[in-house]
Amino acid sequence: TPGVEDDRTGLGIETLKRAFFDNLYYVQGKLPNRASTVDYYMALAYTVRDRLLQRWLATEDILTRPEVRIVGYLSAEFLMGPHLGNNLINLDIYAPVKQAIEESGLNLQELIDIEEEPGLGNGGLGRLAACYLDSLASLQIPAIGYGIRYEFGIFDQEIVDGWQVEITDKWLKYGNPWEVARPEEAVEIKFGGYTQPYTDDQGRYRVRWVPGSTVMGIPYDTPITGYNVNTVNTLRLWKAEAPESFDFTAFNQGDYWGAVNDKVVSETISKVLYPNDEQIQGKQLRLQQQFFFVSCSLQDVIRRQLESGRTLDTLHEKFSLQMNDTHPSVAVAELMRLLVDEHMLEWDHAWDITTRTLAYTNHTLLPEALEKWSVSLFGSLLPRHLEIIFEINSRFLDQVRLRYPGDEARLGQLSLIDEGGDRSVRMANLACVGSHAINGVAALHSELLKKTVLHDFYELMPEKFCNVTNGVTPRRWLALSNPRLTALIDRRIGNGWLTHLDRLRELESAADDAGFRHEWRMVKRDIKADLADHIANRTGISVNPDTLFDIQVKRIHEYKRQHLNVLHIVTLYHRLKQNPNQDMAGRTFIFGGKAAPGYDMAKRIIKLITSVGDVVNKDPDVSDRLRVVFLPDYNVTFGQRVYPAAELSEQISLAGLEASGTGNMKFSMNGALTIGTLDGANVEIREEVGAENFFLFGMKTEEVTALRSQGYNPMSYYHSNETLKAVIDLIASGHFSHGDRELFRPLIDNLLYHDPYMLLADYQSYVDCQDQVDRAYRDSENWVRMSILNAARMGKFSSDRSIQDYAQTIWQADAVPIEIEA
Ligand code: 26V
Repeated sequence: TPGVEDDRTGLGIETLKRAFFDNLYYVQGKLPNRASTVDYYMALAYTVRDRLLQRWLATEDILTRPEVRIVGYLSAEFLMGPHLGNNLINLDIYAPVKQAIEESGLNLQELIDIEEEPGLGNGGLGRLAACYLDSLASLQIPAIGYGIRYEFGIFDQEIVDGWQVEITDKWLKYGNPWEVARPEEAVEIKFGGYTQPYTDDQGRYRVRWVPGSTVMGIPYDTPITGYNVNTVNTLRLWKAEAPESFDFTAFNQGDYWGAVNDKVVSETISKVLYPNDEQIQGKQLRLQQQFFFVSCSLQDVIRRQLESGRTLDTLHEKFSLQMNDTHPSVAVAELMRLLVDEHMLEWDHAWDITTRTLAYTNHTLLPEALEKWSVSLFGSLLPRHLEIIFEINSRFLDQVRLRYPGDEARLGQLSLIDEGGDRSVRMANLACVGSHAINGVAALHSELLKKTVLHDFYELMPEKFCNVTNGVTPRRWLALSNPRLTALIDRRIGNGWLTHLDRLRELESAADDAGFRHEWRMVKRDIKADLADHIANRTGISVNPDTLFDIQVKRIHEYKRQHLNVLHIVTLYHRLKQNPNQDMAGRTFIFGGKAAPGYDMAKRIIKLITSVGDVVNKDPDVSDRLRVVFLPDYNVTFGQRVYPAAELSEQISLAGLEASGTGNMKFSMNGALTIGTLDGANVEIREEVGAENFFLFGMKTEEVTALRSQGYNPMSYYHSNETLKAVIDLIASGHFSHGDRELFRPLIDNLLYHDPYMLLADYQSYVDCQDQVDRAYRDSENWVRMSILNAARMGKFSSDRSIQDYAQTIWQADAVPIEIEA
């Protein structure tokens, strides 16, 4: 009927209100007088989901066309963050929905804030995957994210007596309105057993895998909206289930508990995300998780290939599969098994298809983070895959021998098998050999990969190597999280910049406009006041929004050097105690981040931060100028509050160790200035914003290497630097631990006797640089100028640019606009 809007798709205010209460009644089963905030949130989520379904189905439909190329992003982690607000932005329905909710007597922000975020990732790597899905959809590139539907995501963090305590993350407790189960597309996954050679009817030698057990992979699909386009891609996460609810033979034989136990064991596979930054090598369940989601996803890809009317010979023409780190690298062996054993292709042909389909992104140079699986564990779980890996290796090493006759040392480095001690499978080597492209995540990182961990692979096949510098989505990290700054930018340069972030350059001239600077400053000031309220509510600590907000949020790790930040805080404290009239801008130091549950040193760093905070915040001599806050449970939701409020972004890792960093980009986009080392993407950020708008300190990568090889002696810095000595002695004396000299001894001894991340070598340079920051902040007009220039020059770090790089250099994927009937 003309003039009457459909309740499932209409965007008029009255229609939205009707649809909202309709969903409250028919989906949540509640009348308004009995509805909780969660009920209202669910009703709104369904109202929004209804409004994207047509586009979602239209996008799914074009995937079946044989000529449409699809990117599959294989990742053990997707750190999506809350969906509701993001979908309102991407569907461009924020304003009408806000009005409809307000006219219903409710508060939109409160409903957005109640969403349990799906924390299915640890940190940078998982959040990068989420930003990339947003950009793929926004660029209208057909794509599927493949991963695991963990029942428990990254743990929630509480701080008790200054220490981290881990709480299980029950993100599904109220149900998940954003996912749709597709049990009809379930697949079977096999484990264990043994292999058997046989001769097929053409007389060819073949191998059959006789598995020991089976689990089912059930896909759960989440729509991924693009910004202001019809494309709605899919995030397909696999849940593990038992093939049948009861094993009837066991049941009949009376082994009821055994039968139920089998079910429990199967479902364990997708139960919980491993918190990384901790040794997970040798954990059988972790390898099961990796194989589980890889095999589910590859079977799904093959089904789609065949259903589109193609044969497997052209799999690489329809699909490009990106491996996010080595976690999915067993895909090399599994794709070979599917093609050779199940679909009867010749080895060489299958190998050609496999290597042309797969590509590999490396995310770390830390040697302890490179995945290895013992040959015996691997063989007991995946006997056929181990044989395939041996076969790949033997053919590969034959080629290496031809290139480098007699070079046994090189052969040992390149081998997929580490023969030293307990033999193990090197997953990075498998990924390199099985991919047509290998990339690092920032320019420096990609260079270091070629020089260090993957040096021999680079010499052998330089054409495979490339760089794709990371990026973040400005939709979530600016439009959604910082609506006030977004509105200010819109007023100045119009819209369109959210999808063409280079256009932020048009703000450069505004940096010289005193009126604009004033508005910029007022926006920042308001957001800082909001964060101050939040801090007071969550921690009871009052902070002054007129002090410099100096923020470090990221996973807690020694290489990221949160404790170097603490050494600076204690330095300022020590100075103020010596000279209470010291002239300095007031500072609020804000920390957030989780430590891996088994990483004692990281947990002690949290305790150090909270302990220094307890003393400093209560000391009337200093507390008007110094505050130290540790905000518990740093996650995507909290990130959205914190980046917009920051003035100084701490990116202080030891040079050469942070592959890229992505928080650094979120801060700078929101107008924070960076204090940082020449590490990861900091190098490129500094190039973009200009050296004069960046606070650089510390050794460069080459200096780190040189110092290490000449023999690093941290104690010499301690003895030759009076302030450093005083600061370390103050911590060691128990000043921040009620006289307890043991509490921080492991940290202090580590610094004095080993200092693997060279804090003491960089200490003086860091403190000097912080003093420069202090002077710069007190020239407030110029600070605001630099802040505007930082934001204006961040165009390169939109994940749209990263995805365009991947699409052109690795995937050869194009935009496919989706048509829908009005
Ligand atoms: C894993 C482990 C496991 C064993 C113990 C130490 C350790 C340390 C780090 C890691 C993380 C490996 C992969 C990772 O998350 N890399 C991060 O990827 C981000 C996205 O590319 C990038 O911005 C970060 O710099 C990088 O650390």
